[in-house]
Amino acid sequence: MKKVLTYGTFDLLHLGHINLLKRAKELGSHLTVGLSTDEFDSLKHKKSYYSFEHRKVILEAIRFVDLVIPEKSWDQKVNDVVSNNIDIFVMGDDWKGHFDYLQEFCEVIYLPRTVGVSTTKIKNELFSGTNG
Ligand code: C2G
Repeated sequence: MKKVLTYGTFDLLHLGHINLLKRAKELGSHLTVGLSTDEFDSLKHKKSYYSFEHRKVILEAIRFVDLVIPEKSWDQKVNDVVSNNIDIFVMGDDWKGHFDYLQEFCEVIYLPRTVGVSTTKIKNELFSGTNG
């Protein structure tokens, strides 16, 4: 049973998030998602529309997702990989190279991002009254 791990904010859930979660789950049989807390979001200079609790309920409803844990700091990944017996760490390729240090503990895979969709784009288009 290959265990997969990924992280993110997953605000205003969209096709790019679903594609990532779907492909991550296809790499194994159990997918854990480290969901950024509201406090950690601010460290990433992000302000989610939905609270951590709200985003957690949404993620837990996705059939590809088996477990959601809080992502509180940049430094928790090694411990999360080891303590959850993770075999494969997955992130979108906008993060390519950033987490190669985890290769000492598990396989690291960067998957192509879904082009043309992002939470920022959604917010900007809703704010300006345009949509793609
Ligand atoms: N993603 C994607 N395609 C998009 C948008 C996002 O594949 N069009 C992927 C991202 O690459 C990431 C995941 O979906 O792997 C979640 O995206 P975000 O919620 O934006 O996560 P991010 O802020 O990048 O957080 O410690 C890692 C960070 O918490 C990652």
